[in-house]
Amino acid sequence: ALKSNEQQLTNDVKDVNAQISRHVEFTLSRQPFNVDELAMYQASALSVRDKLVHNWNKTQTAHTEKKVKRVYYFSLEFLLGRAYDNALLNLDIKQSYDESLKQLGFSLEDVLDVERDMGLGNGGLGRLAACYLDSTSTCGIPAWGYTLRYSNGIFKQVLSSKGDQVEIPDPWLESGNPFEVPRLDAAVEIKLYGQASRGENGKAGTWTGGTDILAVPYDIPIPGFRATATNTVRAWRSRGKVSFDLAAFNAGAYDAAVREAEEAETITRVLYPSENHEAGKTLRLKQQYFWTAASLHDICRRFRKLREPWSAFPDYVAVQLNDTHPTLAIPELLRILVDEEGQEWDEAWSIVRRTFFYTCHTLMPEALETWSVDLVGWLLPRHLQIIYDINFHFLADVERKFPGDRARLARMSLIEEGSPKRVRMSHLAVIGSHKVNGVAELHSELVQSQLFPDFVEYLGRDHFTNVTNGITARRWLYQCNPALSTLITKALGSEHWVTHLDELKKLQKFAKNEAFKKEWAAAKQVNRNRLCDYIESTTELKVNRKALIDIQVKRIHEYKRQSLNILGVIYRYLQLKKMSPEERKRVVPRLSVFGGKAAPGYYMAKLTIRLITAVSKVLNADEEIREFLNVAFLADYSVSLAEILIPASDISEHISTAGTEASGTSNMKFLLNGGLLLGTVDGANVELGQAAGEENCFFFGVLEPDVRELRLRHQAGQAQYPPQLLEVVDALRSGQFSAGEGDLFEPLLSTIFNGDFYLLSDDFLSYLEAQKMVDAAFVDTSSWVEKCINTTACMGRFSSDRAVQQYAEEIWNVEPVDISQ
Ligand code: DL6
Repeated sequence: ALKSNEQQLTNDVKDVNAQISRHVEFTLSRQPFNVDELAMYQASALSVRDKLVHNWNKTQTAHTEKKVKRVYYFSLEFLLGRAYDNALLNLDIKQSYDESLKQLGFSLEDVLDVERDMGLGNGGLGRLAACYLDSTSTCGIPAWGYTLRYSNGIFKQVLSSKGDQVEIPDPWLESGNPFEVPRLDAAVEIKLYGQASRGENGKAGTWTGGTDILAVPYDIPIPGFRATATNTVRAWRSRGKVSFDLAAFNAGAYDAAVREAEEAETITRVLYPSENHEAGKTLRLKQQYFWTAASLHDICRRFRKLREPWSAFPDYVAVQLNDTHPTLAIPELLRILVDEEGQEWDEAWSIVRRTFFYTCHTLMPEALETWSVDLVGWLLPRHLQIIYDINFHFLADVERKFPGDRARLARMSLIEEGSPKRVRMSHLAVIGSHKVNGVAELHSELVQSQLFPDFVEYLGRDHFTNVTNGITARRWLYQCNPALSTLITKALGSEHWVTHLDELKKLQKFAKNEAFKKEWAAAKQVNRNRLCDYIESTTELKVNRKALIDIQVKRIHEYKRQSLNILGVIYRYLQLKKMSPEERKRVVPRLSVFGGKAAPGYYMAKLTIRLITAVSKVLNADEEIREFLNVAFLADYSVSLAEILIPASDISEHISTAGTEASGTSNMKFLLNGGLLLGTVDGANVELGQAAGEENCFFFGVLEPDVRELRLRHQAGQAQYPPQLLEVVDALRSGQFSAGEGDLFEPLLSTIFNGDFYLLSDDFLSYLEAQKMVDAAFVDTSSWVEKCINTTACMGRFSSDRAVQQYAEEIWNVEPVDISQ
């Protein structure tokens, strides 16, 4: 009989050596003298995976035996970053591995560095999904993440010699991924195209013909911190059902023989680089259906084993829709229930509405997905019928509640009239879900008042709620900032804070303790040095290690206003140029660091990168200025690079136009690591300011309620442009930052002078004022450090543990499970 191999998993260094050697010899099939760093990474990571698998099996067995309700987190993006170090820390075996690798002739640090990021996401939304899965495991909440296994994740960003972004593919799986387990036996067939027919009176319809594609699951274990509970991210890979057409090959048509398989494989070949603007690409729709259908197939299979009636489905299953991308799951579950399981329409719709929950992550109307009716009907003919049927019942009900209000019907319909007609996915997500939530208090208010006011009237306020985003302190303090973590643990007496982040509050009593402050500042300097080393080894810059480090890292987007930051830098430069050497010595030196990718088709974002790199070149070449002011644009911002940047900031900038950033999560990470916030009154900044105390933050800029009026003023040509901004614009137009090419940045400048939608001119002066206050505060080191300690101390609320517990209690109705029992 097969037995557990638990006894082979001990963490004694001698045993770890043996476990690694076994993988070198038998899994990699290598001779001991032929092991390079990559092979050592693979063998040692596989030995760690063995330990994860052990916990993973225990977790799944416990969930199945206890027949628990699970949450399924549907997210088209999971920006997991690296898994190895995280697993070592969560399993508490880092020391053993450090020692073992030393004995085997390697350095753990170098081996960890071999791992490539799992870059299966664009930014905040995908990283949030990764933090949430980490927290479900740590908090014992039974959860599965469902996503796609893109063979090319988010592109790699390099800079051309001129300083422009160049994108290159990221085939991250080239050397394999030791942290995934293929489940070839659990593959499912997914249909596309074909013909559909409706059933009579809401009875079963049919969907026949078309093409079948194989969805193959690859599972990634997500370990809890010092916990047995290990949840799963299941990532689907597309394969051709008949991978090789032998008849075509025999007939000499090699191309035709492989074409169908190739086409199927294309579905999961690449992650779309989002630009908060939906382009309506066919492949994207295919991805969304392929993924949601495969995931629901899995969930229904698991449910059938329980032998419960379908009416009990929502008692076992909660599906969280991460934005509108997985909304096709709503008609797909209806199709399964009505067409395959013989449920009546009304009962099926009620099951659907008790199963799904929808998180909205945006405020920009152009980011809300719509799909052309023709495209949906061609690819998914039965689903289009179902969507029309949902709409028929829904609009009839709206008409009953608001008789004769045709304009309201047109606004709320699932179908946007026009040429072509389009399906509004957000409307479908709102009415097909039990609850809709925004991701910060301000955002959730605006979701109700700006995006879905008709639906609030129709469904009631209770249908809408808020869950402010959160971050995992495991990765975003414990792992990325050992210097500060060690100090915190020493001060608080244990590592309990890592899973109970509210305990950081106790740091407040050290905020005036001079010895502690010194240690705090020393930890910051360790992180500042690590970043400066990174900058000097990856760019041509020489940096002043005493300078105030000011960081803005996030996707490059007009609403995030990297342009406001860089125009502010130019202003600072122009003032420094006017000063005498004596005056300059009294200035706080500043290192401005930028990072972030621009969507490949987003011209204005790419021009912003060019502007930042151009300013960086001018400053770095200016010998009299560069020690007082320098700019670094760090290419290829990623989770791993964030782990170096975030602990190092003195100030980080979160400066979106009020009412445009849903939440932001890097703001939370920077503050948790003892950096201060320079921000607008937007997204989660508002709650961060309330928690940390406004005296510890630097806020500026117009408030959301005033934005509309200011935009109208710009449209009417009544806006005022401050002279400080005009001075910067003149410098740019003179070609000072573009080797004489005065009109290089004109497209960027002209957005400011034509409508200024993001209100740069309105916020420029208050931004400069806020920066002045930063400088003034930084000079007083003792009170600055006090602010930093008090800020970190107040970050407990922004833990993703709090967020997932709130979802579990208030939205999913899912209970934590103790796996050790
Ligand atoms: O909720 C996670 C993250 C927020 O922190 C950001 O503020 C928000 O911009 C981002 N939203 C998206 C929207 N994508 N789509 N669709 O990425 O979500």
